[in-house]
Amino acid sequence: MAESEATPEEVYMDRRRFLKLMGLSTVTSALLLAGCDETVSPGGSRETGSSPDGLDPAKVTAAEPYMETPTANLYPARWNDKYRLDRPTTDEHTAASFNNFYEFSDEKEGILQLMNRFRRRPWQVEVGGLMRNPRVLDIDDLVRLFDLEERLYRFRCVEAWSMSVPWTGIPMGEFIKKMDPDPSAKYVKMTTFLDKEVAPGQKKFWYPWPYVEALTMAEATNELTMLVTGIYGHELPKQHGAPVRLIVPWKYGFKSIKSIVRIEFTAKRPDTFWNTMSPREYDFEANVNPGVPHPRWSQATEKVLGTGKRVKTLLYNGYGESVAHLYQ
Ligand SMILES: Nc1nc2c(c(=O)[nH]1)N[C@H]1C(S)=C(S)[C@@H](COP(=O)(O)O)O[C@H]1N2
Ligand SMILES: [Mo]
Repeated sequence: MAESEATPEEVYMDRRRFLKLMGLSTVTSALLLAGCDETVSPGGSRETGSSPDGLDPAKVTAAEPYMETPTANLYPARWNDKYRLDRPTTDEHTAASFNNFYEFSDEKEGILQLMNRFRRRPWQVEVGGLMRNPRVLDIDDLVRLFDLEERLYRFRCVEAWSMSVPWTGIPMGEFIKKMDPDPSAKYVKMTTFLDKEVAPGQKKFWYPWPYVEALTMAEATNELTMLVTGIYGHELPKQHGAPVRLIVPWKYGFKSIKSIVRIEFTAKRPDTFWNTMSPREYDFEANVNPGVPHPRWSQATEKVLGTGKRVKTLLYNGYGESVAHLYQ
């Protein structure tokens, strides 16, 4: 099938099939397409023992050390074809080299290159607040508690750019159900790691570190909300918020907090990072809305990454059918 007649998801799935045919895993393709992820110290020590398929660990050089983790074999996960796109999937390299991650830089390019000291393992997620059994979950145990699935979503940053990518993860509603919060919980608060030796941006005292985001319980348990551990059929590379981040596709990108270490159920609305910085510009709800301009720019259209084109922004980023009822 010519690419021009294929639907966006078919183009992406075709690439995956092609890679399988070539005997390349998508992890290897990530390495080829997105550049290296993990860094290897001069002594050659790595954070995990395994290597990309087919590569002798001893021969993995600093230029190609995309290290697998104990749950890397779960990717690619089952594609949930309920979630389809109205536009082409963003090229992987494009998405992986244009990121917002203020812990590392206020710039969008070259984030990965600033993440040499960041490690995806060991990683724990503390779950607490209003619940009977608070716990600390090792990331690989957390992942194994659920069935990972892959979904294609549009993603709209408040800065008026957008992309469309396949995320892999766990529906947040399933996670919350298993954690069994008290009925008194009204919000879910999520917190990013804090370590200024690893993340130089956290030395900038004018930001309210650590990065915090929150959703109402109804938003967090909406079918669209995901705890994401993978992208493009493999584990999240560092710059996308490894090893676990949130994705809320009907809200501006800043709600989709990266590299989460704590999830808490609260009764009061938590203070969040960008809302604390500038409440006038970044409201707590942050639903994508072409009719409400940012004080400094319009939100009517968006630049589609990798295409040079602008398209009209959709109310709720096109997900109104699933979420509009939450705001009636
Ligand atoms: N911890 C943390 N999470 C974050 C951010 C950040 O700076 N720090 N940036 C947010 C913003 S503004 C966007 S647009 C998305 C970008 O995600 P991506 O780099 O995977 O495209 O991450 C969001 N999550
Ligand atoms: Mo953003």
